[in-house]
Amino acid sequence: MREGLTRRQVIGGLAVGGPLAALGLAACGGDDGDAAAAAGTSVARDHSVPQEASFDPGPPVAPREPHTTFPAEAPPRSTTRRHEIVFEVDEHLREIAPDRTMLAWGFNIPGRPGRVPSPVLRVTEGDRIDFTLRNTGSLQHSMDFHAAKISWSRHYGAVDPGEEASFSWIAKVPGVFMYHCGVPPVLLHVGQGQHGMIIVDPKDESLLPPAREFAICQTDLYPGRNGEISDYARLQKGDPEFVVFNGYANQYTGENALRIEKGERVRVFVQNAGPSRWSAFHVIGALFDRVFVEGIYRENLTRGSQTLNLAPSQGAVVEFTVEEEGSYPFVSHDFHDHAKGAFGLFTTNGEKTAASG
Ligand SMILES: [Cu+2]
Repeated sequence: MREGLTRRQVIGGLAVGGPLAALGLAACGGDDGDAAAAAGTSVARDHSVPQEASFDPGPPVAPREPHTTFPAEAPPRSTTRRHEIVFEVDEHLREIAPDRTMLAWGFNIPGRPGRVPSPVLRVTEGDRIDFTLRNTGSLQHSMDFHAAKISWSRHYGAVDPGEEASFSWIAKVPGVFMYHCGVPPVLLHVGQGQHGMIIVDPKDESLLPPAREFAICQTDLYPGRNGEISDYARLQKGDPEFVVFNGYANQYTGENALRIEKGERVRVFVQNAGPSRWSAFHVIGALFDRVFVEGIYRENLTRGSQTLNLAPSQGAVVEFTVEEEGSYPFVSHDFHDHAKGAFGLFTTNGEKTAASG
């Protein structure tokens, strides 16, 4: 095991043609508009849905294991002050919607099946994290913790296949943060699923009183043909085929709706992992009583909020209480994305509600 990285290709220094060429992908050159801009001319950009949007993805490819609902319950507060975290790179076929699969690159805990998003980590302000990335994949990968205040050049470099790297850091700032692979093109590595959420609880437990807690991560997905990696051309255009919560389109509907109770405090750790779309998280029929965007500080508290605006990478804590029995859809209020799968339900009584909302 290496402490830090002694051999790396620093982010930004890896030629796109390397791993992408090995995967049969085109290098990411500019489009006609970019070329025209460079030449000082103007070309109208085509914002219509490209032909590929309706292409036949081919017959379904069965994933390694059938899709099971991604647990939306947040892990409990940590009880230890030192966390040894080991991630392996996991390349697996994942189901992202009915009969729709893509090859994912994820991080997983050794011995556990790989999932996307990667595991939700939860620590407390002041805790020490001893982290190891074991690259069991076939390409270079890396780790970037947004919750850490450490040197990018010393710790976040690429790890070669078959190697591992370790570094330690202290979680000094409470909040909801992203972690992700940073190997170029980051657009592809994050788009492939190499991201996750780390919750850093404040030391002062009174800031987050008891509640039913969920962790929900929004991502935009650009699958290629069934069983293949992302469509890089669509990634470059920012034109996702699906926008999902916790990895699967319209996942928390029907019998998988998330159960809550009338009158109880509900807390949702929300993250927008992107890689490119903004998130407008909204719960229909509820107002957020308390909102902490990014770091958790008393002065950062908002009361009475309808929609949470998260740029790619941002996280937040929202809390609400429902006053009537029933179901309460949660959506991205960017309805372009809602229509692509960013939809789910909280329910007090298991009402069956159509996924269309
Ligand atoms: Cu990666």
